Amino acid sequence: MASLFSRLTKGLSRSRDTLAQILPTKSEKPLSESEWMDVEDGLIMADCGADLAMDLVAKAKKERRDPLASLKQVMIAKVETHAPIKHPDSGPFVLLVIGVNGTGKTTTIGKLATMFASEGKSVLVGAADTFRAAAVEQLAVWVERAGADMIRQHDGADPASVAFDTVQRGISRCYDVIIIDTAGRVQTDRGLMDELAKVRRVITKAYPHAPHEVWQVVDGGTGQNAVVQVEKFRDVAGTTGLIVTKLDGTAKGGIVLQLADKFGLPIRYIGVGETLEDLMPFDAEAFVSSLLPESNQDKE
Ligand SMILES: Nc1nc2c(ncn2[C@@H]2O[C@H](COP(=O)(O)OP(=O)(O)OP(=O)(O)O)[C@@H](O)[C@H]2O)c(=O)[nH]1
Ligand SMILES: [Mg+2]
Repeated sequence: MASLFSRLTKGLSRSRDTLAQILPTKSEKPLSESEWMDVEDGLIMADCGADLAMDLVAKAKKERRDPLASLKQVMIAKVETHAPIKHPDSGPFVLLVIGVNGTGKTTTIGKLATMFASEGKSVLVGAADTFRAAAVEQLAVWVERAGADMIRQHDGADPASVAFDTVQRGISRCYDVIIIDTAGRVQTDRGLMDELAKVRRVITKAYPHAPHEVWQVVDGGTGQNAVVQVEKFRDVAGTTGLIVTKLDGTAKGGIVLQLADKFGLPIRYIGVGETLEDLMPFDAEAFVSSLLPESNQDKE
């Protein structure tokens, strides 16, 4: 875990350095109006978006603590997750994974399968991205490494049929966890949305109350575009949570706060690398601490 955390802090170092130049880490003195404006700019540069940056600064200003500690507190409040993950009373937990192509869905499913398997759970994965033949092969490699099982059909098969099949078999063979991978791209945007809605419908047909969770995978490096993506998928697929990937790279991090704030969706996990171990449960305090410069209080 320590090394995962250091990948995150390294990934977010650009934003942290920008903010460190603006925020006094030693002073307990209130900031001037123009200094707060600089903080706001720093937050915008860190991908928080103008509205949220303004809101954070307005709230932090009201606190009577030192500026950095105040900002940290209001940022944590924005991303803290209160909703527990929904689990079935009995039978397998069904998770549908969605998102634009290339965001990291398949890789993240490999990571999640590895995590569940390490907890002693049996995992069945459905290869419902039948749009690209290579997608199924890539998933098969991850699933095998994770020690999980996979349901697949022929290339170009109906994704909804694969999902239905997977859930039915998952129930009859008493798996603990069922994860459905989906395509990020079909011929048209509309086609993708119709396909996802259908996949969702047939899962519920095979197993009432499922999917228990629908997690959208978002690439942390895409900036504002991530907001558009979540908005687009939300109603069609009934998104219940988010996974933000590639936070080990050039992502600025603020997008995580923006998504949580804008959509009120819990951030469940974050991706910090390309291997099966590079997944962290989202921890609001740890995340915000990586985004902000270290304060004197932290060092004590
Ligand atoms: N650095 C880094 N790379 C990641 C992370 N997650 C995924 N990737 C990389 O992102 C690329 C795309 O990942 P996929 O899992 O294939 O993405 P996908 O969403 O399944 O894409 P489609 O199947 O095309 O829709 C791969 O090269 C992954 O190795 C992460 O957390 N960090
Ligand atoms: Mg994929």
